[in-house]
Amino acid sequence: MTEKKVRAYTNIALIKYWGKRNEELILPTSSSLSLTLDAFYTETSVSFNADVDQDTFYLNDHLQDTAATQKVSRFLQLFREPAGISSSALIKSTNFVPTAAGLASSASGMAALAGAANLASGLDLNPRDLSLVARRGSGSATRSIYGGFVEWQMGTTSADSYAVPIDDASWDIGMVVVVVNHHEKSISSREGMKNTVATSPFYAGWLESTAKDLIEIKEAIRLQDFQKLGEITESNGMKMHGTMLGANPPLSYWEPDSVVAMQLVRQLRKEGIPCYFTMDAGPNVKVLCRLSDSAKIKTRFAEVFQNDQLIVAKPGPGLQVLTSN
Ligand code: 2P0
Repeated sequence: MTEKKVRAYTNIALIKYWGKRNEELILPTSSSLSLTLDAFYTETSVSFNADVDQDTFYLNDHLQDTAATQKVSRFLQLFREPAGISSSALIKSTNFVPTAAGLASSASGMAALAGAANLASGLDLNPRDLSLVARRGSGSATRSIYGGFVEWQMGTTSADSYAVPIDDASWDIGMVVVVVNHHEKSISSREGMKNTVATSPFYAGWLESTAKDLIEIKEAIRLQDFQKLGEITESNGMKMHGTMLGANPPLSYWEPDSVVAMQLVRQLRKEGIPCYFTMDAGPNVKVLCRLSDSAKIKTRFAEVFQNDQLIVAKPGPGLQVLTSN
């Protein structure tokens, strides 16, 4: 039987999403901008015609428990309802992340699920509408519909909060991912951002500042100004983490080795290699660099970290439909 799978690549935000104005619809408090990466992706197939009497979800060949399956089921309703489908679904998903990377993200997972459900339901949504629906699964998934630099526009309602492609990033852009720790984080992004919005006195400043950063980074991308791109990326990420530190209880995802990695990035810059770091809701450090410098940067990091903690990524593409027999 021919099975159609959809592959979605993960993305790393350069201008961060950290807060919702509507929890249920996953409407963000600010717009964000990311780089899709080729090194980490998820492949998913959905079948509404399978011989299953309830939704059945396999992740990496393992049957998933009720909680994980319900999350997927709820999301699939966003396709079943408009398509008039009442049957149960068989969902098979595989995360492709280098061993021990610990970067299996909800971005590629939910984007691949959205793409596969779009095919299986026959809804045939265009990429913009698909990004809008992917958003309901996970905010960062909104951006994984497209490749390169992507903006998730916060919008004014649920109907206009979707992603738009900005630039394919094919101008010597790369990222070195430094895996500091691959264990699951103890405080989820969902919980962490909610608490930050509710309690951090810095939050108003974050919103004001990130809106400005977004305008400036888009200009830097337009001009292909790498230094500016990197400076804004590093600054925006640090501001997000500063906002979290102001939450009650304070929230910090950093580990000692995260700081070691950041210091090395600063050192490399001093030596004339342009590179800039960003961090998300975990201790891993992502180093934005020239793709042509990535091997050199990896070699320097390998003096401090193990080789399997270092992954070089290129800009990745948008959703891909794969056909296999
Ligand atoms: C981002 N992060 O822009 C930010 C920066 C983490 C730090 O989006 O609640 O899994 O499913 O919308 O998308 C991670 O949060 O959260 C995230 P939900 P999500 O990439």
